[in-house]
Amino acid sequence: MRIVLLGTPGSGKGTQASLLRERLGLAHISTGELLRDAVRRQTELGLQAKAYMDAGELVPDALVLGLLEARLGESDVGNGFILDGYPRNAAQAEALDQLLARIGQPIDRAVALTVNEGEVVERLTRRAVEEGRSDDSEDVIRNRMRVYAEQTAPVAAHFEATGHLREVDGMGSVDEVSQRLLDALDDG
Ligand code: B4P
Repeated sequence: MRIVLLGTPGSGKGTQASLLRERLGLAHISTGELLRDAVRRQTELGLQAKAYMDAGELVPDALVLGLLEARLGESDVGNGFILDGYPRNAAQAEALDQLLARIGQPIDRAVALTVNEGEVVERLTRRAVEEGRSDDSEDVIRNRMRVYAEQTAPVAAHFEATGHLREVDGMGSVDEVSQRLLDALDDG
């Protein structure tokens, strides 16, 4: 199964994607993680991406697409994958369709996790304390939410038009959300 997970920063995409990876044996592909890894390793791409990430802006499309394409070529992707954090704007949605058509692995389902803004700010502020991620400060969180509303929210319409979209309530405990997500994936 090939799944796209959509949702605001802090909606639980990364959390739920890693549970799905364990339960369904799918590869978890997080563009945020791929970028953070490039930053940690101080690759050329990581050095270019860092300033965008620290400001809560999207990293340029061409950089992220190159990373994604390389990741989709790895051996664990054959059983299917969960795409977490991509696509994040209309151009990325187009690029994804073209890339997956070219490699013969089209999307089966897109799931949008819905969470209210107060809960998002609370979760990310808690993570800032626990993990110290450089983009979890209050003003950067606010910018990430703005970028999401302007550029990423419209992407759901793309998957609605293709008939792939399901909405899942992302409020509640991690286990509750996980069960709803599994139900939505089962629901043909
Ligand atoms: P991401 O890594 O995708 O960061 P995110 O949107 O915050 O999601 P994440 O997966 O980390 O958090 P989650 O909601 O699971 O992106 C980071 C940056 O990378 C972007 O701002 C951008 O600069 C760049 N980037 C990434 N992809 C890109 C692309 N395609 N194009 C351009 N740029 C790109 O969890 C948040 C917190 O909530 C966690 O601490 C978790 O423990 C907690 N949580 C989860 N579920 C919960 C629940 N049910 N109850 C309570 N807490 C919960």
